[in-house]
Amino acid sequence: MTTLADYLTNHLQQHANDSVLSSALQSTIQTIAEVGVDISKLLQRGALADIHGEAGNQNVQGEEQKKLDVISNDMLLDALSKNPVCAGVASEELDDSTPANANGELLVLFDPLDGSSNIDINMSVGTIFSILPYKNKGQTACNEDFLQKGREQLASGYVIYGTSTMLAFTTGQGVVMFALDPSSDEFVLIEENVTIDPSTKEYAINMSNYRHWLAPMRQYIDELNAGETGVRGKNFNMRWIGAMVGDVHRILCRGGLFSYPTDTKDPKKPAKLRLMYEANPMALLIEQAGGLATDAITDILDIEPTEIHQRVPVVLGSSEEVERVRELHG
Ligand code: AFP
Repeated sequence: MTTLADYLTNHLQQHANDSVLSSALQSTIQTIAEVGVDISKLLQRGALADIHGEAGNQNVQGEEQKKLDVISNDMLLDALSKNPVCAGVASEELDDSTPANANGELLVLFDPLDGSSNIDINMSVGTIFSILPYKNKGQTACNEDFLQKGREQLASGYVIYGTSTMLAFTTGQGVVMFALDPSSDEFVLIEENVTIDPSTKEYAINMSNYRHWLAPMRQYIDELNAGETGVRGKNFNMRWIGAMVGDVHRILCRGGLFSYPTDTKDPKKPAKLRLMYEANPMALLIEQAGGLATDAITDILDIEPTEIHQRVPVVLGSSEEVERVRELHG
Protein backbone atom coordinates (compact mmCIF):
# COMPACT_ATOMS: atom_id res chain seq x y z
CA MET A 1 0.00 0.00 0.00
CA THR A 2 1.42 3.40 -1.03
CA THR A 3 0.08 6.44 0.78
CA LEU A 4 0.07 9.92 -0.70
CA ALA A 5 2.90 10.96 1.61
CA ASP A 6 5.04 7.98 0.49
CA TYR A 7 4.29 8.63 -3.15
CA LEU A 8 5.11 12.33 -2.97
CA THR A 9 8.37 11.73 -1.13
CA ASN A 10 9.58 9.00 -3.47
CA HIS A 11 8.23 10.20 -6.78
CA LEU A 12 8.82 13.94 -6.59
CA GLN A 13 12.30 13.69 -5.12
CA GLN A 14 13.24 11.05 -7.75
CA HIS A 15 12.23 13.30 -10.64
CA ALA A 16 13.46 16.52 -9.08
CA ASN A 17 15.64 18.87 -11.10
CA ASP A 18 15.04 21.47 -8.47
CA SER A 19 14.75 19.98 -4.98
CA VAL A 20 13.41 23.19 -3.38
CA LEU A 21 10.57 23.37 -5.90
CA SER A 22 9.92 19.68 -5.47
CA SER A 23 9.58 19.95 -1.70
CA ALA A 24 7.33 22.97 -2.17
CA LEU A 25 5.09 21.01 -4.54
CA GLN A 26 5.04 18.07 -2.19
CA SER A 27 3.92 20.15 0.77
CA THR A 28 1.32 22.09 -1.27
CA ILE A 29 -0.32 18.92 -2.62
CA GLN A 30 -0.28 17.50 0.90
CA THR A 31 -1.98 20.66 2.27
CA ILE A 32 -4.70 20.50 -0.41
CA ALA A 33 -5.24 16.79 0.27
CA GLU A 34 -5.59 17.41 4.02
CA VAL A 35 -8.22 20.10 3.42
CA GLY A 36 -9.88 17.67 0.96
CA VAL A 37 -10.25 15.16 3.81
CA ASP A 38 -11.93 17.82 5.99
CA ILE A 39 -14.28 18.92 3.18
CA SER A 40 -15.12 15.28 2.52
CA LYS A 41 -16.13 14.83 6.18
CA LEU A 42 -18.34 17.92 6.08
CA LEU A 43 -20.02 16.66 2.91
CA GLN A 44 -20.61 13.28 4.49
CA ARG A 45 -22.49 14.92 7.36
CA GLY A 46 -24.45 16.83 4.70
CA ALA A 47 -27.70 18.28 5.95
CA LEU A 48 -26.73 17.29 9.51
CA ALA A 49 -23.76 19.70 9.42
CA ASP A 50 -26.10 22.55 8.37
CA ILE A 51 -24.07 23.18 5.22
CA HIS A 52 -26.87 22.94 2.68
CA GLY A 53 -28.57 25.96 1.08
CA GLU A 54 -27.41 29.41 0.05
CA ALA A 55 -24.94 31.54 1.95
CA GLY A 56 -26.78 34.66 0.81
CA ASN A 57 -23.87 36.15 -1.15
CA GLN A 58 -23.00 36.27 -4.84
CA ASN A 59 -19.49 35.43 -6.02
CA VAL A 60 -17.48 37.49 -8.53
CA GLN A 61 -19.19 35.62 -11.40
CA GLY A 62 -22.60 36.84 -10.13
CA GLU A 63 -23.59 33.36 -8.96
CA GLU A 64 -25.26 32.52 -5.64
CA GLN A 65 -22.72 31.02 -3.27
CA LYS A 66 -23.65 27.87 -1.39
CA LYS A 67 -22.76 27.62 2.28
CA LEU A 68 -20.23 24.92 1.59
CA ASP A 69 -18.63 26.96 -1.23
CA VAL A 70 -17.84 29.61 1.32
CA ILE A 71 -16.68 27.16 3.98
CA SER A 72 -14.43 25.23 1.56
CA ASN A 73 -13.02 28.44 0.16
CA ASP A 74 -12.09 29.66 3.66
CA MET A 75 -10.58 26.31 4.64
CA LEU A 76 -8.31 26.19 1.56
CA LEU A 77 -7.38 29.85 1.81
CA ASP A 78 -6.46 29.50 5.45
CA ALA A 79 -4.44 26.28 5.07
CA LEU A 80 -2.56 27.40 1.95
CA SER A 81 -1.80 30.89 3.29
CA LYS A 82 -0.21 29.28 6.35
CA ASN A 83 2.02 27.07 4.20
CA PRO A 84 5.31 28.99 3.87
CA VAL A 85 5.96 27.74 0.32
CA CYS A 86 2.82 29.45 -0.93
CA ALA A 87 3.37 33.00 -2.26
CA GLY A 88 -0.28 33.64 -3.14
CA VAL A 89 -3.69 32.09 -3.60
CA ALA A 90 -6.48 32.81 -6.07
CA SER A 91 -9.97 31.37 -5.73
CA GLU A 92 -12.85 31.23 -8.17
CA GLU A 93 -14.97 32.57 -5.33
CA LEU A 94 -12.94 35.73 -4.62
CA ASP A 95 -12.57 38.88 -6.75
CA ASP A 96 -8.82 39.22 -6.21
CA SER A 97 -5.94 36.97 -5.34
CA THR A 98 -4.67 36.85 -1.75
CA PRO A 99 -0.95 37.30 -1.16
CA ALA A 100 0.73 34.88 1.26
CA ASN A 101 4.47 34.46 1.92
CA ALA A 102 6.44 36.77 -0.43
CA ASN A 103 9.35 34.34 -0.23
CA GLY A 104 7.25 31.38 -1.23
CA GLU A 105 7.91 29.33 -4.36
CA LEU A 106 4.40 28.68 -5.65
CA LEU A 107 1.04 30.21 -6.50
CA VAL A 108 -2.12 28.15 -6.02
CA LEU A 109 -5.43 28.64 -7.80
CA PHE A 110 -8.54 26.68 -6.89
CA ASP A 111 -12.22 26.17 -7.41
CA PRO A 112 -13.10 25.16 -3.84
CA LEU A 113 -16.29 23.32 -4.74
CA ASP A 114 -16.96 22.73 -8.40
CA GLY A 115 -20.52 21.69 -9.22
CA SER A 116 -21.84 23.22 -6.03
CA SER A 117 -25.44 23.07 -7.24
CA ASN A 118 -25.03 19.29 -6.76
CA ILE A 119 -24.51 19.62 -2.99
CA ASP A 120 -28.15 19.88 -1.97
CA ILE A 121 -29.10 16.86 -4.10
CA ASN A 122 -26.35 14.61 -2.72
CA MET A 123 -24.41 14.29 -6.00
CA SER A 124 -20.69 14.52 -6.80
CA VAL A 125 -18.75 17.75 -6.32
CA GLY A 126 -15.03 18.41 -6.20
CA THR A 127 -12.12 20.73 -5.42
CA ILE A 128 -9.99 21.63 -8.46
CA PHE A 129 -6.47 23.06 -8.09
CA SER A 130 -3.70 24.47 -10.24
CA ILE A 131 -0.14 25.20 -9.07
CA LEU A 132 2.08 27.75 -10.83
CA PRO A 133 5.64 28.88 -10.17
CA TYR A 134 6.04 32.21 -8.38
CA LYS A 135 8.37 34.36 -10.43
CA ASN A 136 8.62 37.50 -8.28
CA LYS A 137 10.06 36.07 -5.10
CA GLY A 138 10.51 38.70 -2.41
CA GLN A 139 7.61 40.82 -3.66
CA THR A 140 3.99 40.67 -2.57
CA ALA A 141 2.05 38.53 -5.07
CA CYS A 142 -0.70 40.24 -7.07
CA ASN A 143 -3.27 39.16 -9.72
CA GLU A 144 -0.80 39.71 -12.59
CA ASP A 145 1.56 37.08 -11.14
CA PHE A 146 -1.12 34.45 -11.75
CA LEU A 147 -1.51 35.32 -15.44
CA GLN A 148 0.62 32.46 -16.76
CA LYS A 149 -0.32 30.02 -19.51
CA GLY A 150 -1.60 26.60 -18.53
CA ARG A 151 1.61 25.05 -19.88
CA GLU A 152 3.48 26.71 -17.02
CA GLN A 153 1.54 24.75 -14.39
CA LEU A 154 3.82 22.68 -12.16
CA ALA A 155 0.92 20.52 -11.06
CA SER A 156 -2.84 20.33 -11.18
CA GLY A 157 -5.54 18.02 -9.97
CA TYR A 158 -8.79 17.57 -8.11
CA VAL A 159 -10.37 15.92 -5.11
CA ILE A 160 -13.71 14.41 -6.07
CA TYR A 161 -16.29 13.82 -3.35
CA GLY A 162 -18.39 11.04 -4.87
CA THR A 163 -19.45 7.63 -3.67
CA SER A 164 -15.90 7.62 -2.35
CA THR A 165 -13.42 10.48 -2.11
CA MET A 166 -10.61 10.38 -4.64
CA LEU A 167 -7.62 12.54 -5.52
CA ALA A 168 -6.17 12.72 -9.03
CA PHE A 169 -3.20 14.89 -9.92
CA THR A 170 -0.28 15.39 -12.25
CA THR A 171 3.11 16.96 -11.71
CA GLY A 172 3.86 16.68 -15.42
CA GLN A 173 4.84 12.99 -15.36
CA GLY A 174 1.52 11.32 -16.02
CA VAL A 175 -1.63 11.20 -13.94
CA VAL A 176 -1.98 9.36 -10.63
CA MET A 177 -5.13 8.52 -8.66
CA PHE A 178 -5.61 7.95 -4.96
CA ALA A 179 -8.66 6.86 -2.95
CA LEU A 180 -9.35 8.11 0.57
CA ASP A 181 -9.40 5.37 3.18
CA PRO A 182 -11.95 6.72 5.66
CA SER A 183 -10.66 4.46 8.43
CA SER A 184 -7.21 6.11 8.41
CA ASP A 185 -7.94 9.43 6.62
CA GLU A 186 -5.06 8.56 4.27
CA PHE A 187 -5.11 8.79 0.49
CA VAL A 188 -3.92 5.46 -0.93
CA LEU A 189 -2.52 5.03 -4.44
CA ILE A 190 -4.87 3.11 -6.71
CA GLU A 191 -3.58 3.89 -10.21
CA GLU A 192 -0.41 5.23 -11.80
CA ASN A 193 -0.17 6.25 -15.45
CA VAL A 194 -3.89 6.86 -15.96
CA THR A 195 -4.51 6.92 -19.74
CA ILE A 196 -7.45 7.91 -21.91
CA ASP A 197 -8.32 5.74 -24.89
CA PRO A 198 -8.24 7.85 -28.11
CA SER A 199 -11.55 6.35 -29.18
CA THR A 200 -14.86 6.60 -27.29
CA LYS A 201 -18.63 6.23 -27.62
CA GLU A 202 -19.57 8.58 -24.79
CA TYR A 203 -19.97 12.35 -24.61
CA ALA A 204 -21.00 14.96 -22.05
CA ILE A 205 -22.57 18.29 -22.95
CA ASN A 206 -25.49 20.39 -21.72
CA MET A 207 -27.85 19.68 -24.65
CA SER A 208 -30.33 22.35 -23.51
CA ASN A 209 -27.92 24.94 -24.95
CA TYR A 210 -27.94 23.35 -28.44
CA ARG A 211 -29.72 26.27 -30.11
CA HIS A 212 -27.13 28.72 -28.73
CA TRP A 213 -24.03 26.89 -30.03
CA LEU A 214 -22.05 27.80 -33.13
CA ALA A 215 -22.84 25.78 -36.29
CA PRO A 216 -19.74 23.49 -36.15
CA MET A 217 -20.60 22.36 -32.61
CA ARG A 218 -24.21 21.67 -33.60
CA GLN A 219 -22.95 19.69 -36.58
CA TYR A 220 -20.60 17.64 -34.38
CA ILE A 221 -23.36 16.71 -31.91
CA ASP A 222 -25.75 15.95 -34.81
CA GLU A 223 -23.15 13.51 -36.14
CA LEU A 224 -22.92 11.76 -32.77
CA ASN A 225 -26.68 11.63 -32.34
CA ALA A 226 -27.16 10.18 -35.85
CA GLY A 227 -25.40 7.08 -34.48
CA GLU A 228 -24.95 4.04 -36.75
CA THR A 229 -26.98 5.62 -39.53
CA GLY A 230 -24.84 8.78 -39.69
CA VAL A 231 -21.32 9.64 -40.92
CA ARG A 232 -19.73 8.34 -37.73
CA GLY A 233 -21.25 4.89 -38.23
CA LYS A 234 -21.51 4.14 -34.50
CA ASN A 235 -23.87 4.86 -31.64
CA PHE A 236 -22.87 7.28 -28.89
CA ASN A 237 -24.22 7.53 -25.35
CA MET A 238 -24.51 10.73 -23.30
CA ARG A 239 -23.72 11.39 -19.62
CA TRP A 240 -23.87 14.78 -17.83
CA ILE A 241 -23.00 15.13 -14.16
CA GLY A 242 -23.37 18.92 -13.93
CA ALA A 243 -19.98 19.17 -12.24
CA MET A 244 -16.98 19.33 -14.57
CA VAL A 245 -14.93 17.49 -11.96
CA GLY A 246 -17.30 14.50 -12.23
CA ASP A 247 -17.33 14.48 -16.02
CA VAL A 248 -13.53 14.75 -16.19
CA HIS A 249 -13.13 11.99 -13.61
CA ARG A 250 -15.33 9.71 -15.73
CA ILE A 251 -13.21 10.52 -18.80
CA LEU A 252 -10.00 9.67 -16.92
CA CYS A 253 -11.62 6.39 -15.84
CA ARG A 254 -13.18 5.24 -19.12
CA GLY A 255 -12.65 7.86 -21.84
CA GLY A 256 -15.19 10.18 -23.44
CA LEU A 257 -15.63 13.74 -24.61
CA PHE A 258 -16.67 16.70 -22.44
CA SER A 259 -17.57 20.10 -23.78
CA TYR A 260 -18.88 23.41 -22.58
CA PRO A 261 -18.62 25.19 -25.95
CA THR A 262 -19.03 28.78 -27.10
CA ASP A 263 -22.56 29.88 -26.38
CA THR A 264 -24.34 32.85 -27.99
CA LYS A 265 -27.05 33.08 -25.29
CA ASP A 266 -25.45 36.03 -23.52
CA PRO A 267 -23.07 38.11 -25.71
CA LYS A 268 -21.29 39.30 -22.56
CA LYS A 269 -20.60 35.69 -21.49
CA PRO A 270 -19.70 33.58 -24.56
CA ALA A 271 -18.30 30.77 -22.41
CA LYS A 272 -19.08 29.37 -18.97
CA LEU A 273 -15.98 27.69 -17.59
CA ARG A 274 -13.07 29.55 -16.04
CA LEU A 275 -9.66 29.26 -17.65
CA MET A 276 -7.57 29.48 -14.50
CA TYR A 277 -9.66 27.44 -12.04
CA GLU A 278 -11.27 24.79 -14.27
CA ALA A 279 -10.02 24.64 -17.87
CA ASN A 280 -6.24 24.84 -17.27
CA PRO A 281 -5.98 22.31 -14.43
CA MET A 282 -8.26 19.84 -16.21
CA ALA A 283 -6.48 20.37 -19.55
CA LEU A 284 -3.13 19.49 -17.98
CA LEU A 285 -4.58 16.29 -16.49
CA ILE A 286 -6.21 15.33 -19.79
CA GLU A 287 -3.06 15.96 -21.85
CA GLN A 288 -0.94 14.08 -19.33
CA ALA A 289 -3.32 11.13 -19.68
CA GLY A 290 -2.94 11.18 -23.49
CA GLY A 291 -6.11 13.12 -24.33
CA LEU A 292 -6.58 16.58 -25.84
CA ALA A 293 -8.06 19.82 -24.50
CA THR A 294 -8.94 22.77 -26.69
CA ASP A 295 -11.27 25.77 -26.95
CA ALA A 296 -12.20 24.21 -30.36
CA ILE A 297 -9.26 25.90 -32.11
CA THR A 298 -6.37 26.54 -29.69
CA ASP A 299 -5.01 24.14 -27.07
CA ILE A 300 -6.33 25.34 -23.69
CA LEU A 301 -2.81 25.21 -22.24
CA ASP A 302 -1.56 27.70 -24.87
CA ILE A 303 -4.18 30.37 -24.15
CA GLU A 304 -2.60 33.58 -22.87
CA PRO A 305 -4.63 34.65 -19.82
CA THR A 306 -5.66 38.30 -19.61
CA GLU A 307 -7.47 38.25 -16.29
CA ILE A 308 -7.79 35.74 -13.46
CA HIS A 309 -11.54 35.15 -13.85
CA GLN A 310 -11.58 34.83 -17.64
CA ARG A 311 -13.89 32.24 -19.20
CA VAL A 312 -13.14 29.93 -22.14
CA PRO A 313 -15.00 27.40 -24.28
CA VAL A 314 -13.80 23.87 -23.49
CA VAL A 315 -13.66 20.65 -25.52
CA LEU A 316 -11.62 17.87 -23.92
CA GLY A 317 -11.14 14.14 -23.66
CA SER A 318 -10.50 11.26 -26.06
CA SER A 319 -8.24 12.50 -28.84
CA GLU A 320 -10.23 11.22 -31.87
CA GLU A 321 -13.31 13.16 -30.77
CA VAL A 322 -11.48 16.37 -29.87
CA GLU A 323 -9.72 16.22 -33.27
CA ARG A 324 -13.10 15.88 -35.02
CA VAL A 325 -14.44 18.96 -33.19
CA ARG A 326 -11.31 20.89 -34.18
CA GLU A 327 -11.63 19.76 -37.78
CA LEU A 328 -15.24 20.99 -37.96
CA HIS A 329 -14.20 24.37 -36.54
CA GLY A 330 -11.69 24.63 -39.37
P1 AFP B 1 -21.32 25.37 -10.23
O1 AFP B 1 -20.07 25.08 -9.43
O2 AFP B 1 -21.74 26.79 -10.12
O3 AFP B 1 -22.46 24.41 -9.92
O4 AFP B 1 -20.95 25.18 -11.78
C1 AFP B 1 -20.40 24.01 -12.25
C2 AFP B 1 -19.92 24.21 -13.63
O5 AFP B 1 -19.10 25.32 -13.72
C3 AFP B 1 -19.19 22.99 -14.19
O6 AFP B 1 -18.59 22.22 -13.22
C4 AFP B 1 -20.25 22.24 -14.96
O7 AFP B 1 -19.75 21.50 -16.02
C5 AFP B 1 -21.13 23.34 -15.43
O8 AFP B 1 -21.01 24.40 -14.49
C6 AFP B 1 -22.57 22.89 -15.48
O9 AFP B 1 -23.34 23.93 -15.90
P2 AFP B 1 -24.86 23.77 -16.39
O10 AFP B 1 -25.28 22.34 -16.26
O11 AFP B 1 -25.59 24.65 -15.47
O12 AFP B 1 -24.89 24.23 -17.79
